[in-house]
Parts: sequence; C-alpha cells; structure tokens
Amino acid sequence: MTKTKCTYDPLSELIAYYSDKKETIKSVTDSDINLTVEEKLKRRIIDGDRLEIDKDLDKALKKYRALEIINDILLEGMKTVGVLFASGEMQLPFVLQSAETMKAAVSYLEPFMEKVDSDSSKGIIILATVKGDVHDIGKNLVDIILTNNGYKVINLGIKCPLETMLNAYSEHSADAIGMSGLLVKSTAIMKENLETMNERGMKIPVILGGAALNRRFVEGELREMYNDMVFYANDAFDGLKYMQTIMEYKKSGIKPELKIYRDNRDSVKSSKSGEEVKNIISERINKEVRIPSPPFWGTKIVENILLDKVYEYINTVALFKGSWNVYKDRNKPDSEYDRLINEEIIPKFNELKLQAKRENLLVPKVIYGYYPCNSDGDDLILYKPRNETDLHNIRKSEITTDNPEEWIRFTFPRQKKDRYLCISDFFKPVSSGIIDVVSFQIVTVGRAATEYAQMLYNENRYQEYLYFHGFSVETAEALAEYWHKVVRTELGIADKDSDEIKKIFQQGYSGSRYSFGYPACPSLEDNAKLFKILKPERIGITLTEEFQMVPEQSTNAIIVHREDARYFFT
Ligand code: B1M
Repeated sequence: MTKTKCTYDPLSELIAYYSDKKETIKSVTDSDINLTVEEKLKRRIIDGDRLEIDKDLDKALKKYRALEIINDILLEGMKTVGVLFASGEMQLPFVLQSAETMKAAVSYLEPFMEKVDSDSSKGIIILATVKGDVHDIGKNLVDIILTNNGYKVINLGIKCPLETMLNAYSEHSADAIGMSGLLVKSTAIMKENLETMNERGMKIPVILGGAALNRRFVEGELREMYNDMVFYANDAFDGLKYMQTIMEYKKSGIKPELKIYRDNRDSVKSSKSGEEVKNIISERINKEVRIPSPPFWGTKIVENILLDKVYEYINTVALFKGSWNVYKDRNKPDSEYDRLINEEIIPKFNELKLQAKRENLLVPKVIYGYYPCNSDGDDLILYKPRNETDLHNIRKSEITTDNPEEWIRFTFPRQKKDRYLCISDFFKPVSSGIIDVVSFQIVTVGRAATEYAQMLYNENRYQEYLYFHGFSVETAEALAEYWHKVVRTELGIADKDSDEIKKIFQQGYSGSRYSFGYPACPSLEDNAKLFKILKPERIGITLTEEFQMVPEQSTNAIIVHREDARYFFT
C-alpha cells in the first residue's frame, strides 16, 4: 500500500502567512494543541490547511475506518465551509482551498479503503457543458464542490451531446444529470434535451446552471414541461443543495413539492405610433456628425504588445468580484474587506502579473481594421473596391465614393421601445452619399493561457485555477479595452476620453465597442462575417462550428465612432 505524502506547498505557505482573514475560523496552531484529532481535521478542512495533514489522518486511522473519517469528520468540515460561503463569511478562493485540502486528504485515505468503501459515494451525477458550448470553468467549479462533498461526478467536459450524457447515466447508474452552459443558445439546447428525454419516456432528475438561464425559465417553463424534477442552480452550492434533495427523494421515495414559477410579465409593447418612431429614428440618422478619417483601410496585425500596458486596463472590480467572487460581507466592517483585498487579493493579482510575464503565459495579439460603410435601414453595409475580392492591402486612395461595391452586410436588431435604437443608425445612410467608417477588432492573450489553466485544474490546484483563469480572461478583456483606446486615438476622437480608468470602463469616451453576442448585436453567427473581414486565423484564432472563438481568452467587437453610440438592450 503506498501512502500519498503531503509535501510543503509554497502557495499555501504564502496564503497562510497573509491569512488572518478568518477570524472566526483560525488555523491549527500551538494553542489548538488540546483539540481532539477529529476537531483538528475538521478545522484543517475549514481553513484549507493541508500541510502535514497526513500526520493527523494517521492518528485518526488508529480510531476510525478511512470512510468514517471522510464521511463523519472531513465532510462535516466541508458542510461548515458551505454554511460559511452561503452566509458570505467565506470567499470562493478559500472555499477552493478547503476543497483542495479535502481532495488531498481523500487521496491519502484512498489506499486504506476497501473496494466497497471507495464506491460508496453519496450519489452520482453526470455533469457536462451542453452541445455547442465551450464554457468550462463554471461546470468545473461544480465538479470540485460536489466531489469534495462526497458525490461522485462523471465530468464529460464541454460540447457534450445528450446521447453521451444518457449513455454515461446508464453506464454509471447515476442519480442525476447536471447540464451547464453560458450561451443563450445553450438554454434552447437544454430545453431540447429535456424534450427528447420526455419523448423517450425517461425520468431523470436534472440540474441546470449557467449565466443565460434564470429561475423563471427553468423552474417555470421547463419544470412545467419536463417529466421529472428539474432545478435551477445559481451557483455550485445550489448544485450541491439540489443533489441532496434528489438523494433524499431517492432514499425516502417522497417526492419534494416543487413550485412552478409563473411568468406574469407583459410582453414588450411599443408605446409610440409608427410615425413617432420613424421621426425618432430619422432624427438620429440625419444628425450632423463629423466622419473621422481612418489611418488605413483593411486590416493590421499587431504583436509584441507589452503586457504591462495591457495590465493598466484590467478592470479589478470585474476580476475580484466577477471572476474571483470576492465580495464584501454586509455584516462585517469595511475594514475587514479592505484588509482581505490589500493583503491577499492584490498581492495575488501582482504575483500573477509577474508570473504571466516571466513564463509567457499570456501573449497578447490583436487584429483590427477600418472599413468604408453605410447603413441601409437596420443593415450595415461594408464596401470593397469594385472588382476586388475583398478589402485587404488596398491603399486608402483606392476607395472613393465612385467605386465602392457592397462586400458584407450585417443586420442588427432594433429596440422595440425606449429610443428604438439599432447599431446601424449610428452610420451615415446610403442615401447621404457620404461614406462612413467602421472599425472591427479581435484580440487574444493566446493558447498558452487555456493550456495552463487546464493543467492547474487537472492537477487539482483549484484555487490557482480560479485565480489564473479569471486573471487570463480579464486580461483578454483589458486588451480589448486598450485596443479600443488605440482605435479612438487613430480616428482622432480620443479627446473625449476620461483620464480616469474607472470611467473608461463605464464608457467614458466617444462611441462604443459592441461585442457580438451582447444585447445590441446578439447574433453569435455574425462572428463568421467578422472572420471573413479580419481573417484572424493569421494570429491563431479560429471559430468553432458554434461560432465561438478558440483560444477561449479572446474577444471581438464592432467599434462605432459616433459620440452618442452607447450600450443598449434590444
Ligand atoms: Co463572455 N459572454 N464572451 N467573456 N462572458 C458571456 C458568457 C455572456 C452571457 C455575457 C452577456 O451577454 N451578458 C455572453 C454570451 C451570450 C450569448 O450566448 N449570446 C458572452 C459573450 C457574447 C462573449 C463573446 C462572444 C463576446 C465577443 O467577443 N463577441 C466572447 C466569446 C469568447 C470566445 O468565443 N472565446 C466572450 C468573451 C469573454 C471573455 C474572454 C472576455 C471572458 C471569459 C469567457 C470565459 O469564461 N471563457 C468573458 C466573461 C468573463 C463573461 C461573463 C461576464 C462571465 C463568465 C464567467 O466566467 N463566469 C459572462 C456573463 C455572465 O456569466 N454573467 C459572459 C464565471 C463562472 C464560474 O460562472 O459559468 O456561470 P458560470 O458557473 C457558475 C453558475 O452558473 C453555476 O455554478 C457555477 C459556479 O458558481 N453553474 C452550475 C454553472 N453550470 C452549472 C451546472 C450545475 C449547477 C450549477 O449542474 C449541477
């Protein structure tokens, strides 16, 4: 029997050094010497303190079977972690540190378990990101939390067809299926999956999670049509809660009463007459606007971008709160949150910035360009010179009002209320006889970032995985913000830029950077047209069949120069 030795871990040491974050849950120290081994182990899980945990596990093994240690001691610790997370007292990075400790302890105990013991999970779930969707991290966090709370998770990865999930469900005699997805389209795929399961008369409890879903859709519309239980999990701990509900039902045979959410909202109706709407739009279209002169037509590739420059544009609120889930606890003084940010989160951020540079983990590249265009109703038309196949490598003088020929056409949706906005309105119409300019960009921080994040996950370095993944995607977003600034400068419209970076993040500048897939231009299919325009394969970016970019840490945009172009919902 081989024992897994828990060795010195510099990251945990560093975190421990800074960590006076959990006043209510201190680490195992000399003053805890009187704690029983059960209490010590539980405390270690809560604190995410796995250094030499094997010594305490060895002691416990003298009294208990390995499985008893897991179920009665370690999982009790994870339960407390869940409670602390739910009450806002514990932040996600530290939950992951606890999960890492749990994983290390279970790996150490595994060789001591009987075959029957090692199969005795609390329940089995098949987990996957649905067909057409490449988003990984949300599903992986769910896997980490469920696995380290005693469930067996069969993680089928991304872009997973229903058939694969159903086969795995039978093969593993699973208890539930968990489907994840961030795309709007994924919500339709999930619905389709449930319909297929209905048609086949299948009865399988399902948990759904991901950004484009909401409780009303899942526990209203889907719950009403689906033959078995379906739950909406807002986060990983919700997933855990519903797995518990499902397992209780399986044991007791008493089906929980599940409420159907009803949607009482009115559908959006226009409050204005057709004539009024026409006038609003025409006023906008005919507004006097100076058309900037672009430095070139066509595309340009930019490499060798300094990471330090890009770092200046990282939105730390989006990183710390959005990606790392570090929030202020309303019941605690601000000073405590400030200390956490200053003593742990910012040092982590600075460390990642240095590491990414040192190890070439982020390699920023941009492809962008300027294109002659006009609007035509809700459409935007891009031109190329007559008799040319596209608009690459042409001299600026080659485009004149006499020779343009339609090349590519986008159709954008229009608001059904408010200001009846449509992106096309921000460009000169064909009828004006004046050629306007539109810019496009695609940015990436490269493939190494995806690979490094995957490696951290595979090695069960959960906390580092969360930190690095969030940092890499927010750096991609920062690069997009930085390059938008370059475009404004090249177009000569940067004079309206705010000096404060915070205001830049709130569109403190002239014009807008609209990303395909966001509300003003929601069609991800338009990415295919964008790829025809910019040909980003030249900087290593490809498009999946489902119109998502690879590498993951990439983002694109259509850039509108007009001052009054702001974000809006359609
Ligand atoms: Co973008 N993005 N993004 N993006 N991005 C979304 C996904 C979007 C919903 C934003 C929006 O419209 N408001 C939108 C998709 C909408 C659509 O389908 N049309 C979108 C878009 C459009 C895009 C681009 C296409 C924009 C563009 O460039 N044109 C582009 C595509 C990139 C590509 O193709 N490679 C893009 C780019 C990016 C960045 C690179 C800048 C960055 C990283 C993307 C990434 O993660 N790979 C990014 C980010 C950060 C986001 C948001 C803001 C956050 C995503 C995230 O990382 N969340 C996102 C909007 C949002 O989510 N609010 C958005 C953190 C993650 C841990 O949460 O996966 O939700 P999540 O998982 C949670 C829960 O949902 C739950 O538990 C998890 C853990 O708590 N859960 C489950 C999930 N699955 C579960 C299963 C269960 C239980 C619980 O079963 C048991």
